[in-house]
Order: sequence, then C-alpha cells, then structure tokens
Amino acid sequence: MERLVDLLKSSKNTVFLSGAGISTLSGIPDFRGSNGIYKKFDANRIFDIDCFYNDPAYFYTHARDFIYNLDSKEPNIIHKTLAFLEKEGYIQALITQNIDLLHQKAGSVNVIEVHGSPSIHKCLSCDLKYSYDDVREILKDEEVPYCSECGGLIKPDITFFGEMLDQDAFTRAMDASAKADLFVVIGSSLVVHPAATLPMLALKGGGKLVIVNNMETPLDGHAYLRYDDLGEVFEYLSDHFRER
Ligand code: CNA
Repeated sequence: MERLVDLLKSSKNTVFLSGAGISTLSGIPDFRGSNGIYKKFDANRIFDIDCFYNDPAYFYTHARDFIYNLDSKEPNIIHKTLAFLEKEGYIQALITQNIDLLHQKAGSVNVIEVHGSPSIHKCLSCDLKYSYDDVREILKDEEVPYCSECGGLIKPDITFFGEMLDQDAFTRAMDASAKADLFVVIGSSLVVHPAATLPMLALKGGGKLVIVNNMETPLDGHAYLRYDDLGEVFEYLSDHFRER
C-alpha cells in the first residue's frame, strides 16, 4: 500500500471511479457482491426502464428500503478519506456510479454522477421537478408518486437500464479519464457499460490503473496495482494522509 501512497503523491491528475462496493460499509447493499441485491431479487427488473413504465409500483416498493431510506445512511471511511484527499489536492475528479449521495454528504465537491441521482425527480408528463424530500413525503401515503400539477408519473433522475446516460456527465467523465495519469477503481465489478469503459480511456492516455475490489473484474490484467479489501486500503490511506 506504500506504493499506492507514492502514486497518489506523485501523480498530477488522479481520478477515482467508485461503485456500489464502497457503500456496503455504510450498510447499503451492492448489486453483485457477496451480499448483493442480485442474491435477493431481480435488480435488473427494478432498474429496467420498460418495467418502470409498465409497473412503477415495483420500483417504488423495492426502492423504499434502498433509496428512500438514505437519510439514515452515513458516509464511511472511504467516502470521508476521498473527500479529505480531494481537499488536500490529491484527487482531481471523482466519478461515481453510485446513486446514494454519500460522496457529497462526506464533503466531496467534484463528483461526476454518471448514473444520475435521486436528489432530483421529474414528472414524466410536464417535467415539473421534485426534490428527494418531496418524493419521500409523498411515498409516506402513496405507493407511487404522481405529479400534483398534472397527475403524471414521477421518476427519479437516476439512469435505468435501457436509458441513455446523461451526456453532459458522461462527457465530463470521459474527459477526466482520458487526462488521468492515475485512475483508481474502487468497489466496482466493472461490468456495467459504458461506465466500465472509462478505465480504458485512462490506460490509452498512458495513465496507471489501480483496482480495489474483492471480486475479479474484466480489467484486472491491466492493473498496475491490485488490492482486495477496501476497508484495509482506506484505513491505511486515512492513517497515512491524516497523520502526516
Ligand atoms: P456491483 O456490480 O454491485 O459491484 C460492486 C463490487 O464491489 C463487487 O464486485 C463486490 O465484490 C465489491 N465489494 C463489495 N464490498 C467490498 C469491500 N468491502 N471491499 C472490496 N470490494 C467490495 O456495483 P457497480 O457499482 O460496479 O455496478 C454499477 C451499478 C450498481 C450502478 O448502476 C449503481 O447505480 C448500482 N448500485 C448503486 C448502489 C449505491 O449507490 N450505493 C447500490 C447498489 C447498486
């Protein structure tokens, strides 16, 4: 791990890509990990855009214990260390596939949310915006939130399977990745595309790839450094950088 510290210190343009694995330490299950959502129910169906249109209650029922309870979830040592490293100038961009808002809660500023965010919801008929808190309030009484102005279905601004990614966010993510001299993937299985292509952009630009994940990923063979345990790595980084 000393080698990772050295890399973080010597790199001029460090980009992190986070996935659902980093929030398991905050009690939010990931998709494909050992206690992931895929083990319990069909996450493909919950986040499938056609299923959402046909049966929004299916999404909102499952999301109650997954997205609409985020107020009770706190950033862990990984989110906090990343925010600290950004503040100290060691991280230039943080790209996340997560939709749990914990990076922002920990204080990270330059966060690129490539799969959107539940902080905004929109009426699919009239485009009226609702905040996360608005929708959580509606869900206290209703199974599915509908627009108070026109009765249209309300959808969170997260990217479902079958939808295009937000082009502005993804373009920023691609630009940051292509410029990175150090690209660190944390807690992602790297199987969801196109986010999983971002490390390749860094490699093509001559950047070094580091992967921290406790299951194999398709890019392990390209990794300059490879670690399994996120908790261990971030305890080390936290101790090292905070105790200087
Ligand atoms: P994923 O496919 O579930 O992969 C997570 C990876 O993290 C797995 O390979 C795990 O083995 C690994 N992992 C879990 N805990 C640890 C640990 N303590 N140490 C090391 N490795 C660990 O998730 P991805 O992010 O790759 O997939 C992308 C999807 C998942 C995105 O669309 C997300 O929006 C979606 N998702 C997000 C959240 C969230 O916001 N917290 C939760 C669940 C799913």
